[in-house]
Amino acid sequence: MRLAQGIDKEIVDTLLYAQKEGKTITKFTDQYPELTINGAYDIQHQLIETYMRTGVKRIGVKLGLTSKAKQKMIGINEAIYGYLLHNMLAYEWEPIDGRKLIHPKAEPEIAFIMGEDLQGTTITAKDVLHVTAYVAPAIEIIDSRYENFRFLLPDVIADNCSSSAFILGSKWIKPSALKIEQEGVVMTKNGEVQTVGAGAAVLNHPAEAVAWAVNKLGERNDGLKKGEIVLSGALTEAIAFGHRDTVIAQFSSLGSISFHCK
Ligand code: OOG
Repeated sequence: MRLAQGIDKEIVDTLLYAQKEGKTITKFTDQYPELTINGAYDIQHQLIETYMRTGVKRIGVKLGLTSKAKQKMIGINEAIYGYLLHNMLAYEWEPIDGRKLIHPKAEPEIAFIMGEDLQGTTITAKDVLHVTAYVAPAIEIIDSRYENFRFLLPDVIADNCSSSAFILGSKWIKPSALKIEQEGVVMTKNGEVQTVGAGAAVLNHPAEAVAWAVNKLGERNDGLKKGEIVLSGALTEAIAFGHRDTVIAQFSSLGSISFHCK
């Protein structure tokens, strides 16, 4: 069943408001249980196009719900994807302004930096690795616009998969120079260990997750462009942070990356 005419636009406008103002909203599936996953991606695409019309640039793609454990927990067997925009890029040396965020969480990820365009519907992890110029450590900050971070799959897809900000580490290395699936990470908050994980938590190999996203984009005649960044999914569960917290993700080969929330 499709949403009635005009409702897509109303949802896009509500999401734009919530994302810009850092305000919570009620999840759309309460009012529109007929909202499908495909319909949610249509809304997400309209949302991104609206940003782009105002000069915001797309700089990559992100994956979510890539861990089998998380998928099982919420009873799904598919990952989700969203877009990275230039104004989401945050820097290690510049504190994150917590006042603009609702209920932020941080998660350690491995970023892929594309050396060539990649588009198709039968792309494999091997194809992804072939055109990846570098992998780098990253921390993604997610901040669902829904009350209490509670949503159904169509809601979170429409909300660009809770994307808020991300920090990219400075150690970029060729993907052939490390075993990405064996890359380990320990994430601390104010010096205390919060989560521990490894690359293999992301669909057994983060390049598998990137291939999945490329194939999904391919169904919509979209793909990855040379120079784009892909956040391949969280290596551990996300941890909540707030005012005055410092979060550090220490990777086994990719070095460490951190941020402070003011
Ligand atoms: C959805 C996005 C989660 C990941 O890597 O799993 C995500 C959410 O939990 O809000 O980015």
